[in-house]
Amino acid sequence: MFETKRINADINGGGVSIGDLAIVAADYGKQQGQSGWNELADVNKDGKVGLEDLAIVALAMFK
Ligand SMILES: [Ca+2]
Repeated sequence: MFETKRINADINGGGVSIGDLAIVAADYGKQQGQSGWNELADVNKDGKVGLEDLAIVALAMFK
């Protein structure tokens, strides 16, 4: 499913937590090149912040 080894869901450091999820949620719907683009919120590095990124962080929280 996800290549979790190459993905860093710990955006703000200190372990994956609700804070990381909040960062992704705040940038949800943004695309690469847009103003306010946060590369770190694009966890799966596909050029946009979407449901997949939220899911990756949410799943990583419960590992
Ligand atoms: Ca993404």
